[in-house]
Amino acid sequence: MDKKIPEPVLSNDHQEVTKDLHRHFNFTLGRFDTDDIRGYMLTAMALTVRDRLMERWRITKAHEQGDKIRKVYYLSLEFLLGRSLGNAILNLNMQDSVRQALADFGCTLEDIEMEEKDAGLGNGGLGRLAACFMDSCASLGLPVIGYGIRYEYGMFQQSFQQGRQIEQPDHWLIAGNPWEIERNNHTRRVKFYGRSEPFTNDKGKLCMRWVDTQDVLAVPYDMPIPGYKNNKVNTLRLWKAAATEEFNLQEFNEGDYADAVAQKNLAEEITMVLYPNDSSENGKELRLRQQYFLASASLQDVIEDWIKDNGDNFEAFAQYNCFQLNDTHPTLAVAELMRLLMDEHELDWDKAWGITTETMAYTNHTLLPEALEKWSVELLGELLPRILEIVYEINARFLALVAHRWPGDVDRQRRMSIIEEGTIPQVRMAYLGIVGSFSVNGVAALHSKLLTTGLFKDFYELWPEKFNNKTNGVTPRRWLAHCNRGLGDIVTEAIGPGWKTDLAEIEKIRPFADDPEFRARWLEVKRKNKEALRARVIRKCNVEFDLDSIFDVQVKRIHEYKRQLLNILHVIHLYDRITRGDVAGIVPRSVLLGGKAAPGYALAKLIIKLANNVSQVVNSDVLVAKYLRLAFLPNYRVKSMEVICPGTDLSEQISTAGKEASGTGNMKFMMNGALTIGTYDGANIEILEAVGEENFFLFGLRVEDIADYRMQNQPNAIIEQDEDLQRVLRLIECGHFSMFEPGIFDPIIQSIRNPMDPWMVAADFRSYIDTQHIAAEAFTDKDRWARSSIINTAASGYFSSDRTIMDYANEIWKLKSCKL
Ligand code: 26Q
Repeated sequence: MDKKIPEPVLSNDHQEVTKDLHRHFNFTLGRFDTDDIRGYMLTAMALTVRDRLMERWRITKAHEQGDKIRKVYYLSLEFLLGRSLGNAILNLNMQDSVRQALADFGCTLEDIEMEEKDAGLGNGGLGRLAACFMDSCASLGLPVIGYGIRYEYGMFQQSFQQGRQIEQPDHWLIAGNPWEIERNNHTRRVKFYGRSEPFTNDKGKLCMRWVDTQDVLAVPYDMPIPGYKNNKVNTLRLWKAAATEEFNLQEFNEGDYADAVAQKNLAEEITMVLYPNDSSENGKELRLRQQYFLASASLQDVIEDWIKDNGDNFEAFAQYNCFQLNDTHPTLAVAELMRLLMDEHELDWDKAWGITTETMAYTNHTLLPEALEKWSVELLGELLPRILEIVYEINARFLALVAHRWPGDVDRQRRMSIIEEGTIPQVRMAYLGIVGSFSVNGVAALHSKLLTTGLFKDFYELWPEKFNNKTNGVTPRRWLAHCNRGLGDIVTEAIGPGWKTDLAEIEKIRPFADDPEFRARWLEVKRKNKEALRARVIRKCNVEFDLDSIFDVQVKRIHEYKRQLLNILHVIHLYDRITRGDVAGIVPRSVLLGGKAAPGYALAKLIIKLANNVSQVVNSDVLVAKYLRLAFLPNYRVKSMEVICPGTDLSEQISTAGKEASGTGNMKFMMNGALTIGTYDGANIEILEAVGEENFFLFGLRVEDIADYRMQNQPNAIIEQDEDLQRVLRLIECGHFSMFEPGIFDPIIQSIRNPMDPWMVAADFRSYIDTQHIAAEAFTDKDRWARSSIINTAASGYFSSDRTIMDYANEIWKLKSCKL
């Protein structure tokens, strides 16, 4: 039967847009007074754009209904979407009409865009990657549905008091969210606590059931994810927790009104706040509840949908459904799918296990051992007794397999067990992910290699075919077309607009690197972007960058392995040279830092304090000002990066080799024509290969070196032999940057001097300083720099998340696009 698929009817014409704005002011928002209009312009415009999204959403769903098509579900505790308006306007091709319509009201698009709050539902790289993936899936016409949590409070807002980080809650929904649609009718029920008991079912079969539970409702809120100019709108479904009806009734009737309301809070606290750690904070029960809540609600949702068309027949389930697990955070899905299939739909173990291991795929994002998730058996047993039982059974069968493959190798069994034995037995979530999935991938070539040779070596020996690499990418729509219109326009003028959907085409601008006129225009755009960044830094930090100086930027979460400290040591070194009058060859430089520290990570917070104190000293010295400025941008988030990466000359990617799984900021910078100073780590390596050594400033120890080096790492000997490093440390030690708080930076000094320093700050100092010098010198040759900058953009094709997603679709998901 031919499906009746509606067509979009709303026009993008500027008069129509204006008419719709008026309609929403009057009828949706009830604003009749023209004075009111300005304050509601953002909402009215969002609603006007949303109408157009709705039509396409309906069309996309109509296409997916009826015929069976294979779908993928991206399960993630984080989706760091940032702002939606500008992105939707770009993807719907409404830029010109929106600008004209706004002009009628005396507004600019930039004005109203600035007012939109970031959807900060993520910590950093992993969350933003999920958002870029959603954009790419929609743009490629792939039927991928995102499942996540609708946190009431997103990533905290950061400010400084005497240079120290202060966290404030981010109540992002306070003024309403025009992009979400609540779908009450798809509410699911998630079980907690209680106990598991055996019983004989009506067919005489011995089964298990989970009883005396305290249930929580999961209410879905759908966000539209528009594809780029393809009339596709995919769905991101975010769950909010709510108390059940009976629960309320029961408690209320018992007369304890206040206690009943408190209980309601207990249910609803599950989706109250995002955990602000970008490496795991182990053991928090609320976090475990969040993880299970997401896994259970999402799987029930998919299964309900399946049952509508197929009844209780799961034969073909794995053929049509695939779950991608974004790190271990949603990995309880492995056990939960087993539970649903066995306990709720009466499949036997082998059938259920076959389906589970054919539908689950797991992505790893970290090699740091301390960041590998573990949950105590005790906590799991109390909160999710039935799930723990299933995990034990999975493990027993798995260990039997290991014993069969390596008879008598008990040490290997102990190493590979999903349950880590010890005084506090724990469930190793990564192992559950590997055992329960058909695919395990890392996020950059080096990282994936280190997984198979190190962290997951035993598993690789057992199942080499499961392991693969999918190098990360970022969406060129947000991270070039939208955030850097100037550069986007000259690229389009030179090679046409094809790069926006096929970034491989951007390679075609490489020859223009030899065109002096093109180079001049390139630099002109860069200068405009630097002006915009400079203005922001003045506004937010009260620091004036010199436009002609090299804009040297490091923005990312604050973590020792990312080595913001090394960057600060370089700034202090330059400061020391300048104040000593040793200015020969010093190129004016403006250093920008930004990023949040996890609230409980004391040393990361101290690094922020050091950066702020150093910036105070450096910026207030008029003699230094000619050569050097340092600013720490407060509250770094997605929307800040949209201004930062277009205006950056030099991108700092200086993690200790082997520690940064991939990095994605590095890709945003290169795409926007920044050159990278970086270590041989994560995706830096692939960037270096794409641009060539002469267009990348490589420094530092490599992973292979570090293992040997660590044995005989003697920071104090290094310091003794390096006068520059000595002077830098002495300045910190003697309190030059902490006049009124002597000794506060001692923990930082100790970390550098510690022979066990895992981050090798002292060991890489010399190579970093020398390479910074080379970069500065290169910057003085404008022609050469412009050429390198163009080559960086030209080589960024591989780092489009469209390429990444096509690799997932072809090699893991076996998913075809459904083109309209
Ligand atoms: C875990 C347990 C409890 C609370 C929080 C967490 C938690 C939350 C977020 C643990 C880790 C994260 C985020 C990790 C992350 O962002 N990793 C980064 O992922 C990027 C995308 O693949 C990579 O580019 C980065 O290299 C990697 O650090």
